[in-house]
Amino acid sequence: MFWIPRRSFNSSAISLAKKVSKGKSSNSSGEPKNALLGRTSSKLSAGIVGLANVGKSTFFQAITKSSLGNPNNYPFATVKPEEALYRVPSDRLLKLSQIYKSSKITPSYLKIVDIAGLVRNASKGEGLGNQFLSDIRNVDGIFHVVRGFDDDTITHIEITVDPIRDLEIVNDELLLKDLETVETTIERNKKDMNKPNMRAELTKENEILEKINDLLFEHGKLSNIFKWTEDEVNVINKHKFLTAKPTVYLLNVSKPDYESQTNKYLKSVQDWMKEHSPNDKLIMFSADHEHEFVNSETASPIINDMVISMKDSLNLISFYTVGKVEAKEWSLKRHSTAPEAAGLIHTDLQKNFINAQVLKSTKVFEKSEELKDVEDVEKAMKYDRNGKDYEVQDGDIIIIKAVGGKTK
Ligand SMILES: Nc1nc2c(ncn2[C@@H]2O[C@H](COP(=O)(O)OP(=O)(O)OP(=O)(O)O)[C@@H](O)[C@H]2O)c(=O)[nH]1
Ligand SMILES: [Mg+2]
Repeated sequence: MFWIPRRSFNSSAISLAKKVSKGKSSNSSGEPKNALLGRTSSKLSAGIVGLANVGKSTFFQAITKSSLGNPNNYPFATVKPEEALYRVPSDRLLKLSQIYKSSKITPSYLKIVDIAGLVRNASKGEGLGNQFLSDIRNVDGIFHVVRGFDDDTITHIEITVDPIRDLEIVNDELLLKDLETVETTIERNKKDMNKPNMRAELTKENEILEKINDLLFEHGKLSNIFKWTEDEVNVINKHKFLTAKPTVYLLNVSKPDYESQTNKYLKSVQDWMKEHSPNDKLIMFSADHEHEFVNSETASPIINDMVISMKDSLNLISFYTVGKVEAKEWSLKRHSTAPEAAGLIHTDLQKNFINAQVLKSTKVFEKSEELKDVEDVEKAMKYDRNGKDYEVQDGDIIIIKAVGGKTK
């Protein structure tokens, strides 16, 4: 197991963690199998999280090119979460559609959710408190926006600009809420164990919760650098732990800082990330600057980078169904099997799955010159036949064969 050194978090977190009775950590499902955190659905969402009034809604409008979210210079301008879809840009999809001469291109989408701002002690109900935390529960990944611009006209709820302090306030609130969830669930399970036929299941869940408690207490969050079993991932998904959500950190700086790629807080944020979130990505951007493009058709490269980083953090890969009618990109959780990919297209295809015919998109690109004048690219290329254990790879072009006929 890796060790992420963590500064000691505030005393209420420690006492809360100590209150949870310690048990033996165990992978109760027998042989440990490497399972990734997160849901298997391809329809995943990323929530914009951060202290109040740091530029979240400004960023939300910029990324989704919508007028939702109410950016305004006062804390809690956003109350209810707003959501919009972001078309994930894909050169690969575009190139495939050209080679296969597809009439229609259907990209994959990522749902972006603008969430209310948070303040110190949100886990105890301060500010919009629990409402805000339950909105985070429902997203799969987090864009954590932190203020890195000086501007006396823009209110900072902690008065001064200090990104490290702000990062720690937000992360500690998420941690405290998770510790509380562990504690209350363990206690509830103990009571429910007396119900008929519940003992074995709840004992197993409590063992997993004890392990989660220890990890939270030692490392401050749950992440894929720890090895998880499927049972453990199921418990984490069931309780939607906030610190298990993959995070892309966004340092919101002024337009001049963004243009010159310098910012007086950048180095300290990078150092903090190295120590506390070494596997997460940090992107410097300017919400104000990106907002200027809200009415333009094209997405800025930095926004594309953010979404691609988020997809990667969510462990999503892309596979393709391509033909003359349509070229379509699908997002799928890494390590998924061919029948699971088939299930995204249609549940019947998963149920009646026979095999998956697979072609690597790189092979198609290698032969793109030769394929220029080919009428039916699908017939001209050799697809490999794979069974139900085939693990879908990023960039695969797939044809699913199911009982009742071949379907894409
Ligand atoms: N100077 C400057 N101001 C910014 C920047 N980004 C956002 N702001 C301003 O900061 C204020 C707050 O922005 P919002 O986008 O509403 O912030 P928020 O985080 O959504 O706020 P809540 O929903 O209240 O938590 C607005 O007046 C924005 O115009 C920036 O990069 N530079
Ligand atoms: Mg807002």
